[in-house]
Amino acid sequence: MEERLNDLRAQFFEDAKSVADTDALTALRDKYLGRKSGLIAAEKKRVGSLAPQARAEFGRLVNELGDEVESEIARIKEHLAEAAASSALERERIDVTLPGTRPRRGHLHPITLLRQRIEDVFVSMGYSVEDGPEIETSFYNFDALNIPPGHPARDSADTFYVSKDLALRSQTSNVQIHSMQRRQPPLRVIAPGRVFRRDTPDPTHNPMFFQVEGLNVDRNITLADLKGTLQKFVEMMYGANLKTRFRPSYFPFVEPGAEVDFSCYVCDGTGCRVCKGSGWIELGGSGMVHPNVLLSVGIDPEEFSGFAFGLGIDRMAALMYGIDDIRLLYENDVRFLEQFA
Ligand code: FA5
Repeated sequence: MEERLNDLRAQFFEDAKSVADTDALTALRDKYLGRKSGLIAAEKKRVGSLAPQARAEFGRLVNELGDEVESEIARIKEHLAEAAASSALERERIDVTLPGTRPRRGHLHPITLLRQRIEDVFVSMGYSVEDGPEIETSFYNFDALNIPPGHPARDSADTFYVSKDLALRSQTSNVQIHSMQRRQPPLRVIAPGRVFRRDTPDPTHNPMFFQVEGLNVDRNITLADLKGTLQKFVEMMYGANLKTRFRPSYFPFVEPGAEVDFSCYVCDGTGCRVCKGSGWIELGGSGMVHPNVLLSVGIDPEEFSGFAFGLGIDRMAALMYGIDDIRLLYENDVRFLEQFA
């Protein structure tokens, strides 16, 4: 009889060795201590079938075995709980001596970088930097700029209208009017900012791009001042040996008007891929402020004269950084933008 119980004990300790988690422990407990079908319960049931003199002794041994199994299961339970706690500790351990991961630092957009350079150049020539509204009334967008009703520049095919009288500005020239209304001449301002046109995107066009407007109004301002200023600007931006040229052109708010080009800084005017073989690169529009524009803000054109210009910053950026498609500037692809850090 005792041998049966010893075998059962040995079997139990053998089974207990392979218990690795609480599910296996529950199964072990059910196998040995289960009330109905547990192996120890089965032994207890046998007590009644034994000879009366053997019953007490066998009963005591079965109970002892039951207690032993119970306390071993309790010990395993405690051991599993300790192991779980220490493995959680290990998992969550923080090594404070490891080097940290640095947050990625951002940087300014290439258009902003170029805009700041342009501002620095003009500030060094005595210009102040002004801002103007991007949504503008017809007065500032057109009327005061000598663009009469019916002029093609007012066409909704070119301009984004917000309402009948409000539109997104299609050029920074609106700031000329605000500046002259705010202050009397002498006046020297530049106004960089965003402009909007219904242009189909292509490598040199975007429906939203940046311009910088320049305005200089004083007594005796002449075309020579305009040429000298833009020549100096080109030298400071691109190099001292460059030349500028002025081609007659028409803008309603200047008379005379001119497109300004500068000699290609890559090939020095001999013709290359950057200047498309012509030796010249287009900078923007310019001219002497039209008397009607001065009159629209109450400045006497007999006493004062001025020059103005408007340059496209996106195309300047394309040339300066060797970007062959200005649409890349607004795609926000970090791999592209990272190059200008
Ligand atoms: C003007 O916008 C005039 N306001 C410039 C001016 C100011 C003339 C003051 C006289 C006096 P224009 O439409 O040519 O001019 O535009 C000027 C520059 O903006 C162009 O040389 C070009 O560099 C840039 N530009 C024009 N359209 C786009 C476009 N869709 N995408 C990117 N750049 C453009």
